[in-house]
Amino acid sequence: MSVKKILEDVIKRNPNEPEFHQAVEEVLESIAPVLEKHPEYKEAGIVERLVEPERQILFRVPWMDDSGKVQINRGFRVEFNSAIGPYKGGLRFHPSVYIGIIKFLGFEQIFKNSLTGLMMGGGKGGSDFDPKGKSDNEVMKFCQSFMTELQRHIGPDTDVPAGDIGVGGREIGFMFGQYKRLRNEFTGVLTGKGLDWGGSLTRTEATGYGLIYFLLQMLKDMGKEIKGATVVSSGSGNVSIYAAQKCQQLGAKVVAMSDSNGYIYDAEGIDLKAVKQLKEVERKRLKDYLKSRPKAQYVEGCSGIWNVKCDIALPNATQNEINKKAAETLVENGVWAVAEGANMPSTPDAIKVFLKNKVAFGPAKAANAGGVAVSGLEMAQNSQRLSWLFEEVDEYLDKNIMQHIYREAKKAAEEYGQPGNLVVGANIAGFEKVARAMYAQGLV
Ligand code: NDP
Ligand code: 2IT
Repeated sequence: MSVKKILEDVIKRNPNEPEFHQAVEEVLESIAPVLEKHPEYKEAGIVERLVEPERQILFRVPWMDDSGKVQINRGFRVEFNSAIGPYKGGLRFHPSVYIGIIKFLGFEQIFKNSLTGLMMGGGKGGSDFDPKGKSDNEVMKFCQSFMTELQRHIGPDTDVPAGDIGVGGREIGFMFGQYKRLRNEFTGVLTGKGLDWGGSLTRTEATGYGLIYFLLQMLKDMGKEIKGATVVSSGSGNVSIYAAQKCQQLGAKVVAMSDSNGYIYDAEGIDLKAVKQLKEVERKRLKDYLKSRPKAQYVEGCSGIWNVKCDIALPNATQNEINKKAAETLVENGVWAVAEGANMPSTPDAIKVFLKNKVAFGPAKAANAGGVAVSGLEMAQNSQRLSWLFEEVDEYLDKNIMQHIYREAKKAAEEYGQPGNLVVGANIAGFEKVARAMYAQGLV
């Protein structure tokens, strides 16, 4: 079947899932030349199988809120592809979650995990539960109910969930406790665990730090330096905070960050200690940043952040946060590089604007793979019953993971006649390994 026909079928078979269609379309466009080179993949229906999840689990999550009222949410886990390892990928708790979001994220995860070079298949899960404004007790009740069902489907050699939007250390703790209680086993079934109970050093920092290690490779090839650069990092969650931290360590100035309500602009450079206190400890809105930094500005509406002039833009919040117009504004304001910490944060026409204008562009599945890569290292440490040092993991993340991914994506782009196009390069490099594994394993 032609790539075009496969995409038409995907759209027909998965109606009303625009994010999933978008993710599939980008990958299929990139890998079309690989299929021309490998007619055996066409014969074996590799792509037709790749776009259909191996298993999709949908379940009811009943829990009781603090006022004694029964609440019902929907739980999801999509086990997309296990050709190169157990299903691996985060859980997202956000009211916008539905099956189309989980499928787009699970599909992306297949190629991202492949790029890390580690043995991890692709999966993703989550719920339409909104942790915002809930008490710790309510979050615990929800997590316990969610895990009561999910535990039947996962395991350290089967499917290993982790965090994503709305799921951090607190949620992983509650879910791990419930898993252990129900299964009576202490295993590395989740990653992003606390450091006292099997978590890996650097996992908290990994996505953000990894993003900047990847960006450094992009800048090196352009002959630019991060030192002295002005950076905008959207979001103010796990990815954005640690990306901004690494930028500051390397001498860049981060001037703007956001949450879903609005963005802050601090011309003197964002005070990350204040952001961490607000977001990680007090779980408050970014608007309150002005209380400790009265000279900064707060602007209502998160999309305005892309009007802030910068050299480097890091979309670190959510999907489709940079549209064509935002991309054009960034280009007009002289942006040199865009590296995606969030999953699919740029729309297809925004990516076109960047590539056309020779802005260095680091696509999500390559640039943000550091988080899941250190999750893979957490799994390795759990299997060994050992913990590695912070410096060991951090160096492995930089040299063995992010620099390796950059080289592989760059090489694949050159091999297929599109030098510098890391979108195509990352898709092809991620696909090739999974395709070889699926082919070798027969029709399953
Ligand atoms: P967090 O929940 O820690 O933070 C998310 C941030 O993005 C918050 O500031 C949040 O604002 C903002 N945000 C969420 N949804 C929206 C929205 N619809 N519009 C505007 N802003 C929004 O999540 P992470 O930092 O972990 O995740 C951020 C992105 O990075 C996601 O795309 C995720 O898939 C991706 N990612 C995460 C990895 C990880 O290891 N955590 C690994 C690789 C990618 P508010 O507080 O107002 O909701
Ligand atoms: O999108 C992602 O790669 C993540 N949310 C991290 C997944 C993981 O298993 O650590």
